Amino acid sequence: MSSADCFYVTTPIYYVNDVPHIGHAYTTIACDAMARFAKLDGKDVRFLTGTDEHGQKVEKAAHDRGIEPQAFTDDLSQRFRDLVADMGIANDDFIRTTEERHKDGVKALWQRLVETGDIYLGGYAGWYAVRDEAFYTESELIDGKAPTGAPVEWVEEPSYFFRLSAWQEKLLSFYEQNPDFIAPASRRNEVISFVKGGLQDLSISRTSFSWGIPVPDDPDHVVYVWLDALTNYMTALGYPDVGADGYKKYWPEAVHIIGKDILRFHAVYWPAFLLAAGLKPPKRVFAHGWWTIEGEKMSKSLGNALDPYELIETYGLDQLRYFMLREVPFGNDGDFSRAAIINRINSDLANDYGNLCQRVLSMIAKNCGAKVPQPLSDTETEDDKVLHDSAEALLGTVRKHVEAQALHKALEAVFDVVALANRYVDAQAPWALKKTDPDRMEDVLYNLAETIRRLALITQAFMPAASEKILDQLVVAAEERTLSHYPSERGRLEPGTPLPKPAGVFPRYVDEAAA
Ligand code: ME8
Repeated sequence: MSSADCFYVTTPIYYVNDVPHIGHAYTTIACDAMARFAKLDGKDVRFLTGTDEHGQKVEKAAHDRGIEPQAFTDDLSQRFRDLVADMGIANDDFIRTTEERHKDGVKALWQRLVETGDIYLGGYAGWYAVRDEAFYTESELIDGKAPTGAPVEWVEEPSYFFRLSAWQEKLLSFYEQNPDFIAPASRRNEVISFVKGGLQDLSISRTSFSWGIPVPDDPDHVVYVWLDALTNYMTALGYPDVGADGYKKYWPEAVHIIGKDILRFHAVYWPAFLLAAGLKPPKRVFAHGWWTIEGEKMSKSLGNALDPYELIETYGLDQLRYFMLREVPFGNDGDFSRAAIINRINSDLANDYGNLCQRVLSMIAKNCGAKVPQPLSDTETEDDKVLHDSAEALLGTVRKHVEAQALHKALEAVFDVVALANRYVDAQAPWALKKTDPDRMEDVLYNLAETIRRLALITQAFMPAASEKILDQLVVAAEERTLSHYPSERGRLEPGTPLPKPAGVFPRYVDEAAA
């Protein structure tokens, strides 16, 4: 397979200073939907997630709890790994920055940047926000705090620097030559204007604590946690062995999905490090928006950080995935409210998609001898054609949107076809045809079953468990569930196949308290 048939998608590696919350789960779920879709679509996919374990913030969190950083990170990294497994995430790898394979790669990149003359020793005197693990200039501070609201402290220490200032023009021309490197477009403009504003050399080592990767040949310094962390995307593919199979295949197709909070690190520093080292930057950095919770910023001090386990327990995993990917245009900020998720569950999933499956499968069970209907008449009505053509076109539309990370648009397109199919049921009224024209009833129910098959093939990427149940109810063979079986000529249901007793897939959510 050439690398063009490959897809490499990554989540940020999460800090292990605390347990995972819904913000982390969101990025991971979005990447999972993209990875699953690409796999179903026949691509050779690598999906990476993991944990960012070095630096002052994690060291401080460990010490605050009276635990050694290694033991602390072992425990918290495992919590992230468990969440990934418990959410059924289809990642291919999970990297920890405390692993040897990673440390070796970071040291190699450092050495390479020394060789190219992009690193020099100096001294840093300025502001640092431990919470952001970021340096700030005096002029960036707002009311004595970082622009993110994080507290800052004054730091003065010997430090190695990366000659970022030398990369301003080269970065700008890189953005120009690669117009899709930063997405969405609003973020790209933001980054370009930041870079045009001028770049200062970047401090890339620290001496005032020790929890990090020692700088090669100068172990009094540890590598700045962001240089360490960003390198994970390559070390997981075998870097520094640039001849490694994984590196050669996947690196050119790398798409980093991140939150907008860490855009500057990914869209400015990271490509600068790579260009300086003579390596290719990733194909794209996509920054999604920020979730608030019931209108408020999610924060530890407010105690409103939502636990993904509680949400899955209350609403269901597929329901949570659907809500997060559909409710907010991917890239925009959004608000997580209980009322909004319940509304999506009851209207889109229970009333629309669920009800379509339920009523069609029940009518088939009752009126077609519990077998895939037998289409008999050879005429295709105008309504049949509209339904067929819309379903036929859907895959291309969804693919286009998923490849542009517009997951919400992909789901909107799916639900347009769900709505069309529901209108078709109402207009054809197969229950009435039973007496007047039973052959036509079989046609209508066949067309609907076939439409549901196709919808479920696509929704596997977004709602894997529910879609599997739908496909099971249509007795679609396991090996016929990839998107190569989407076209009716290849995957169509076999008339006469006995079907199991239908069972609902998307129950209504009844709020006990409200009821
Ligand atoms: O930044 N809304 O790790 P982190 C949406 N270790 N997404 C959210 C969110 C919210 N309210 N809160 C968190 C780091 N996220 C670094 C990354 S990568 C080389 C190093 C998600 O644990 C979002 O993806 O602070 C955000 O970018 C990420 O969690 C930050 O995770």
